[in-house]
Amino acid sequence: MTTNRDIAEATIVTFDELGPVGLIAIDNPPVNAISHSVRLKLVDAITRAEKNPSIKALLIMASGELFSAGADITEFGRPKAAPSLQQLQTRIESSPTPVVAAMQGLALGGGLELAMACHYRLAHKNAKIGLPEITLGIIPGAGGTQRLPRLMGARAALDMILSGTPVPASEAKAKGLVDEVAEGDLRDAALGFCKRLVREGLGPRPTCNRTVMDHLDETEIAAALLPHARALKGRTTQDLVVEAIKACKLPFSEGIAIEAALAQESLASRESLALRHVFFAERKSSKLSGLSSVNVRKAHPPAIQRVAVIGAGTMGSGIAIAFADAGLEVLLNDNDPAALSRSREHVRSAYASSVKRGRITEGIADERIRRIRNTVALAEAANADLVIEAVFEDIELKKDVLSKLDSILPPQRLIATNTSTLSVTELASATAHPERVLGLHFFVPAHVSKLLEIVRTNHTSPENLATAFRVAKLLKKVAVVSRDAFGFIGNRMMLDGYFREAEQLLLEGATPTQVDTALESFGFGMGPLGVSDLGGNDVGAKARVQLFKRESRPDPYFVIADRLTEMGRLGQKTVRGFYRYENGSREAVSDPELISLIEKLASERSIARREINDQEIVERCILSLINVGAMVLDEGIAARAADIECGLEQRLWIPTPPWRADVLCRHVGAFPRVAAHSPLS
Ligand code: T1G
Repeated sequence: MTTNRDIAEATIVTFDELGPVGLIAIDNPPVNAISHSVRLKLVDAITRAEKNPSIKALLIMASGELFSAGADITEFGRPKAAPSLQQLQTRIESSPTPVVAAMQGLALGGGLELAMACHYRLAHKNAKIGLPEITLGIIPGAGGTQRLPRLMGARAALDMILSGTPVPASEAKAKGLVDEVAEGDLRDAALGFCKRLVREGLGPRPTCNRTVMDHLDETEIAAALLPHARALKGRTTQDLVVEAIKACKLPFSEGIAIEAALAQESLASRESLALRHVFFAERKSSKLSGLSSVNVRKAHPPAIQRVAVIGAGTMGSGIAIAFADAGLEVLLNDNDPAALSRSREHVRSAYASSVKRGRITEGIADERIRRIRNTVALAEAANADLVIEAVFEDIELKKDVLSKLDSILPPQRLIATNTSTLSVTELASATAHPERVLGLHFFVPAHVSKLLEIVRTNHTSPENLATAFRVAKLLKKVAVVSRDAFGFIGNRMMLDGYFREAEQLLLEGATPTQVDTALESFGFGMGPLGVSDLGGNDVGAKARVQLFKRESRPDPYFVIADRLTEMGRLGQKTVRGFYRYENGSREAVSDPELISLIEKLASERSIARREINDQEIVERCILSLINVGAMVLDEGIAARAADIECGLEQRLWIPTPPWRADVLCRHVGAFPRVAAHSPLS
């Protein structure tokens, strides 16, 4: 009996003779990964074409929205199956028949490397082309570091591989990576291009025989690395990229051998193991039990064009910007006109800084600002496809807003609350339709932070949960589902685990500088006490007051931060917090007054103080985080460890989560439940 799989396998690569052109089409949904079957069938098709004298040119295309997402990542770590991508490329490059690749949508990683082994390349005008391997902690391993410099120069190739960000077709053409950009139908343009080759008798043009036109010295390399310094802090893949690119000056066969060895090294690195784990964890996190029928990532958000955000404070304004950035019409409501004007200023300055940083043009900024319409009339929210409540974190105020929304919105319309501390179940009880209420917990700054916690109650309907996922996809956020509980996932782990342990270490004898420095050298973007001073110790204190309405925590839970708040030492905004900040600078200076305060708080609690080393600081803060993670999993607040890791990776200001691989490797025995989900267990 012929199964769907047999049919898929049979059509994974097709070959059609179109006059002098042999059309080879890849069809391997969902992303045309260059899997083993694809490679096998491509070699078969090329062999068949070469045996047919009427075929004068070969055209490789792919079906669907994108050309290819690259090598099949699910094959990593498995025994290599021939033909490898490199063998396939050699087959193409040495073919006596000119081979053309035509790319639409996205052409990434091994997919672009395949195209670079072809003799000519076309791209549709909307296509984006790139080598994102560095985002997976690996280097391009199928000739990318050797062929790209031969097509666009070593410096441009280094920039492209270090950024990992795909470039538009027009830029790829300007840089010599593609020969032609198709404005209209790609297939027609590509067939026309092939026929022109035949007519003009243009033959194969192996990229490997080309010469790298520019020279890269150490100054150039340092200049190329600089713009990526922050994003690649704590990473090592970039060093392997540089080594591979340097080899492009050698004869191709030598350079490609060096690349292969470095690619293997990167593939085996813990950094890559962790990043590949996150890649799949992020994709898993959007699949929720009970919603298996709907792969929410694939579904396009049918009806969400207008969003209403209630509350024009910092969070409300940030959420409004996030939706405007995603192309939606936003109604921003607040019953205080002054708050709306402050929000307008906030929105304008946020866009002004994006323009200044060259992220968007002035025109786009104006258009997005125009999409956010302010109103004091809550009733106008009735026309919105989705409403998000983001008023001040007060249970009675929020309940009042939700019950008003409940009365003006159609019963099935989703009402989301951005609460970070309050019970969503209790808020939903203020409506007649609790099934349509859930939490959409954005993190500061809402238009930048990639994490979105979706908080479900026991009443939340699967349809509304699916809609929440679609909203996350629309906003390009990593969605993690949490049950409605104390601090949900992210805050629970940060408060009960990471920050609480940092305070405990202060009480036992460590200094703020020591704690923050130890964790920053371990890989965190900023230490916990610096973060607290940046966000404002009062903000944390207020959140804990709300949180304790559902569950309390025993002393000395955050006793230092609470005392600092009482004393008005709120952090950077009051030039004193855990540190002193002189003359408005952001540089944290140790403050002896704070040490005396901590000593006093410790002696009041008979906490013995002692010397504490950096290793103990790192281990205790990280292990506490993992420990609370195990509890969050045990209590069913998070559905999977992968969800926790997705969330944490977004929250912890770590460019790369070296801690997961390292710590779990060292402590797998101590926390089996979390470790069990680790790729290293
Ligand atoms: N291999 C295998 N599966 C892949 C895949 C890949 N390269 N890319 C995506 N998938 C799966 C994904 O897990 C999900 O599965 C489904 O496809 C849809 O993906 C030799 C070694 C292309 C921008 O780094 O960035 O080439 O969850 O949900 O949001 O040098 O996928 O449905 O079961 O993400 O529309 C380099 C990785 C590989 C690109 C589409 N390539 N992919 O995003 O869909 S390494 C990349 C993406 C390489 C060579 C090296 C995104 C996307 P499931 P999705 P999307």
